[in-house]
Amino acid sequence: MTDVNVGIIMGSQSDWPTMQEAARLLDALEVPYEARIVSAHRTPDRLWEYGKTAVPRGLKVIIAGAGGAAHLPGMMASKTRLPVIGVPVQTRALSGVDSLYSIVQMPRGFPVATMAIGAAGAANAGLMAAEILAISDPALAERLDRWRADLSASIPEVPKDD
Ligand code: RP5
Repeated sequence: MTDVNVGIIMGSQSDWPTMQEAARLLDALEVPYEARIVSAHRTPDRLWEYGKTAVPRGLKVIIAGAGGAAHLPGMMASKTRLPVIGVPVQTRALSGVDSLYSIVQMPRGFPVATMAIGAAGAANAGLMAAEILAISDPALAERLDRWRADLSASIPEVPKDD
């Protein structure tokens, strides 16, 4: 068993700049995580092993980001009963709509909580993971409430001229 409750997985090194947004949020909320490259197509055995050992290793939530034919989140959801949060990585050819469609249309029985395309989606995936863990972690719930209040307070009420 490990103290790490969140696994951030991604299909490629090239996904990390996007997925780092999830990591940054978890850092800010003091939620321990691990980050791994696990490709549905290039390392299918690694995917299977990760999914099979996720529960016994003590993970509670998996954030999975991929682009293009983005099968990683769905395949991970088929391999573990842990909640899987999917992040469609923005692609050059189709702007990430391909990633979004690959992740969001799961068949009944195997849900993936699909976020928005790109960096905002990855950041929200980090927040969503923290929200799930905060259900049973009052100290984290407090940090999350503070984070949300700080964000609200940082938004000016009156727009500035250019
Ligand atoms: C997907 O293919 C990855 O998730 C990545 O978004 C995309 C491109 O991968 P690279 O060719 O940059 O390694 O599997």
